[in-house]
Amino acid sequence: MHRTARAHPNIALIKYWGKRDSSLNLPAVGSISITLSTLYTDMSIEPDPALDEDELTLNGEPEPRLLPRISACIDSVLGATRDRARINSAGNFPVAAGLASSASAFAACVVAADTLDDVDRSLDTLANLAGRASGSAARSLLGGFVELQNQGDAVRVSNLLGAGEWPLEVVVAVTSEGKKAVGSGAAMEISRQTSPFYAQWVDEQNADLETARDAIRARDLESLGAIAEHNCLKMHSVMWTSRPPLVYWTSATIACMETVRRLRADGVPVFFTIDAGPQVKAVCDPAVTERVRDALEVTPGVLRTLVTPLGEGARLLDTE
Ligand code: 2P0
Repeated sequence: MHRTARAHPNIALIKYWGKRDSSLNLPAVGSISITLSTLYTDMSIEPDPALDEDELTLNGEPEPRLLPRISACIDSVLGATRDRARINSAGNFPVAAGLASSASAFAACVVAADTLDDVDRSLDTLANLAGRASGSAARSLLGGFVELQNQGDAVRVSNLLGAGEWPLEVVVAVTSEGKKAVGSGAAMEISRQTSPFYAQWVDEQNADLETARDAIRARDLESLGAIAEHNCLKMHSVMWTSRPPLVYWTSATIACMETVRRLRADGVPVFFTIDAGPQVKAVCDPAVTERVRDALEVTPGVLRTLVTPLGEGARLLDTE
């Protein structure tokens, strides 16, 4: 028997940066994201009582480096005494390059693992299990516009709007295919301990969440863009003022931000957001996607662009 689940990465518009509890991987702040449709991770799990250890392949190739985190995630769902399994993770985008590959991988992992026993787990339970593996993964359980609430000792995810209820599109400007120098988890701890702006970042988050929630419900792209860009730049200010500084941007990242601002000055409804990597994600009305993509493709330093509508939450693909 094997189970395969598909999940998509998500991009936060109101960002998660910082943990209130590292051992449980609980976020210090809530966040709001959009789930993407074109990019995905398919995680398949095949338990086999004859195996002594889990085996992980990534796109068919052995991947021992990621195995401990994936094994721990499956243990957290099924218990440490479960049968070991053959696990394959297959994705259609680069890992660890600021495109939230861990979010889709761990969301798919908990959904696939959940179906391997008879326990009926709630969305909240799955969100906490996914979130323990990777904070942003809890958001990929749902599609469209998703809010993750930080409830102290737990998280909760909810849909603000479905993907079809406000069908925005995202143009990802890829400026580097390499892996990032400092992973998000370690970087967040550095920021918490050293950035003089960290406490203010945490203090202001609820107000930003409320502004974004209202803009999403009103389908107001201008207001959503204003708070999303502000929140993104605040997060990067916390990163830049950490010791050592965490600067994920390149000159191409800044050139893309300028392209988006120029488009907006010309009346194009678009805004940018940037995660812990050098890629720029431009969020826009589908009527202007071609124009946004054309402008980003000729921006100096952009290697390629990806276009994606908003997508669904994590789900089971087969039940063989
Ligand atoms: C986010 N990021 O809200 C923020 C913005 C990156 C920048 O969530 O340590 O891989 O596994 O909980 O989820 C990336 O962090 O971190 C992230 P862990 P995760 O999307």
